[in-house]
Amino acid sequence: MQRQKRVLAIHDISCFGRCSLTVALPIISAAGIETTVLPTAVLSTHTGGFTGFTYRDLTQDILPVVNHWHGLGLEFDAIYTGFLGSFEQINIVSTIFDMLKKEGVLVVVDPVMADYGKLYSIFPPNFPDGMRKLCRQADVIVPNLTEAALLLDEPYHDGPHTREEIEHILRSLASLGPKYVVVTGVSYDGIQLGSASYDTNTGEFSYTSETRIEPMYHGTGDVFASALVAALLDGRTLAAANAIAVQFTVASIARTKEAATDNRFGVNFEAGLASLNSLIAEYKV
Ligand code: PXL
Repeated sequence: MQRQKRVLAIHDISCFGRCSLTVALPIISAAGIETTVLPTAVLSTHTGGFTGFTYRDLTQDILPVVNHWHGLGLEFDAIYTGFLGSFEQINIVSTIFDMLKKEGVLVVVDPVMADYGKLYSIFPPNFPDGMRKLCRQADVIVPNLTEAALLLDEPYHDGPHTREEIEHILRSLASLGPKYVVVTGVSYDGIQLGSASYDTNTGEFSYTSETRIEPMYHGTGDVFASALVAALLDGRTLAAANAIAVQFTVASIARTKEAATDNRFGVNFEAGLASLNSLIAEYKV
């Protein structure tokens, strides 16, 4: 049997609403990967569409936790980070990358900060500068199109996009440093919605899409990135991991739509967990 992989997931815990650690931990674990968690904050809910949420900041605990692990000689096959609450947290995560990144460690950054053309209102206008710095240290980045525009300091427009525009975005993001780039929320025709990837090792561009489902559901970016991390660590190519993550996410959205759940409550990814391993196995070459 293959040696069990170990991922470090650095995100907040939004107690209710199915995003960040409450999504990353179950999805990556279901793929048979040991998942170590490093909570950066505890919120009563995520910040999308809820008001009055609580926020317990854990910034001061992050480095002492990592220092303890360092003393124990713990090593990770991947580090996966998403929503971060401040520049200070970005700087701390950057230090953690320096501490833990050795040959063969996959650093995955989902630069969670914006959607639909707008930076989330909780962040200052220069927040993309901090996320750009973190993306430069990453092997894999997973922005949506709004985050991609902010990282590149280029104008954003609603889709549909042309293939040339998307290839330009992917190549420009790769020039920041990551060898794998995935951009989510891509439509070439306004009907199909999916995700485009670029593997700088092979030069391969790929695109996987499904029929768009309205409305938008919160937490889908985290479901997508978590499934992508699981598939990559299980040895799939970037193009295969992208296809797996699209299928897993779209199936979760379809179940949620069927159940007419409040779109702030996240998506029903739980019903897909038992078959995640067989979905990943389908793409084995
Ligand atoms: O889904 C990303 C995310 C994670 N954590 C918190 C958030 C969001 C998105 O809004 O608010 C706290």
